Amino acid sequence: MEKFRGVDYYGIEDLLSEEERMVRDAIRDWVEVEFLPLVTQHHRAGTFPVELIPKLGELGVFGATLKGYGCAGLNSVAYGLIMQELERGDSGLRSCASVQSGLVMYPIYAYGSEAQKEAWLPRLARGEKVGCFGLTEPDHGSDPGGMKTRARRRGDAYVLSGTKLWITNGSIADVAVVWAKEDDGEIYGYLVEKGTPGYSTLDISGKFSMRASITSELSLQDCQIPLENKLPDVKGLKGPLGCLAQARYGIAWGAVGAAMACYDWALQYAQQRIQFGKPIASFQLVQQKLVWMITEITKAQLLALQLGRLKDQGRARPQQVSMAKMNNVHIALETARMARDIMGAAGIVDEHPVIRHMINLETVKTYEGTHDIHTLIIGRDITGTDAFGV
Ligand code: TGC
Ligand code: FAD
Repeated sequence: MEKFRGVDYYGIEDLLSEEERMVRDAIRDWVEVEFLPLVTQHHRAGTFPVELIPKLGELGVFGATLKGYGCAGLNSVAYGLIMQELERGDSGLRSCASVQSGLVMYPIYAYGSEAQKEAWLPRLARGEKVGCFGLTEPDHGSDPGGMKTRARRRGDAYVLSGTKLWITNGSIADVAVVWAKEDDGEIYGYLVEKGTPGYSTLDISGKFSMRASITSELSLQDCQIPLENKLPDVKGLKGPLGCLAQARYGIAWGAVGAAMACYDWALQYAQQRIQFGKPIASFQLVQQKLVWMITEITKAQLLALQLGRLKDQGRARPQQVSMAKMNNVHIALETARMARDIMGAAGIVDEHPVIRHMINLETVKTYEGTHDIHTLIIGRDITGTDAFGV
């Protein structure tokens, strides 16, 4: 196939500033040259190219919207375009960047002490240090409010006990943002450093999806951390949910990148593949699929872009973020499935990126709030009635 040609049916390019386009093109080129040649081998091996993390730091990817502390201070649309281009490479690459940015740097920036910010943000921005975010537990996924992990004050320390599961970057993280309940029943955030006695990680094996991404269990057994490792400026579920709003925003853009990759690949394939003496792109049923894909991608691009503009004006509501995450991941997964179908047998091998995107997107549909949880968040917003079953 030729180099990626970009997908812009509606002249959305004209709605971007010069800086936004430059940022996108820099990441697009980097993904093309530095990442795509490596991804198949990592996907097969179930590994992540950790050596690229400092390079992502050099590119200004981590904490790109934050101001100061060595961060790029970009607007939300430029950040979204970065996520789009990373996920055009692989959802695992975007995951690494969204966890570091939205789920680790953001809570330190928004809820942390000045000392915590100085200690962590510049090193995380450079990719010298890696972070992870521990919210989900074995018995509490969609309902993190029921978490069992506890933090108890003992003298000059907090003692953390519990298990966090399905944690991206877990075993490579130098610092984990762990959410736990204190005796007052409230949720607080804590910074747990690698090597702290009582803290250990175990990678999850056997994944068919997100293979080029590290996913771990975090175990906290009477893990003692200094009092100053608690995030001082947040209390309650709104702490982790505030971080999720950042990362879900990035996913809304990232999913568009995966969809664009699948559409572009399937279109080129359909124009070259001859059956019944004609390119399969000339058949009505194949065209119908390609038209569905580009129409949905165009709508998803506009949804993400307007959400970014609202975010930059401070007007984006979490429920609007839910809509973009829910819709864009849904259409990306359907696009990947249709692209796989158009490619026939060739669609099942990793010589082509489509099957990899397709199985990755199964995870993306589930994490950061499942498709159905986002449906319920929007349902509650428009009807005023909670349908979570509690
Ligand atoms: P609810 O009453 O809705 O909210 C509790 C408090 O939080 C506030 N809030 C938010 N604040 C900021 N941003 C948001 N998105 C917010 N959503 C809610 C809310 O205003 C309230 O504040 P206050 O002051 O009144 O206390 O709480 P609920 O218990 O009804 O929530 C239910 C539900 C289902 C919506 C929530 O628990 C949820 O979103 N569940 C899904 C869990 C989830 O998304 N987990 C993700 C784990 S991390 C992950 O998957 C990383 S993948 C990383 C990668 O590799 O990319
Ligand atoms: P469950 O909550 O058990 O849901 C199972 C099904 O029930 C879903 O279809 C769901 O929609 C449905 N359901 C649940 N409640 C309701 C309801 N009230 N009404 C209707 N349907 C409902 N978490 C982290 O904290 N940090 C990470 O870095 C992280 N990375 C991840 C990486 C990967 C590869 C994966 C797969 C997951 C990751 N997660 C992470 C966890 C992820 O956020 C959870 O998997 C997700 O929130 C769903 O929780 P669950 O898997 O326990 O599913």
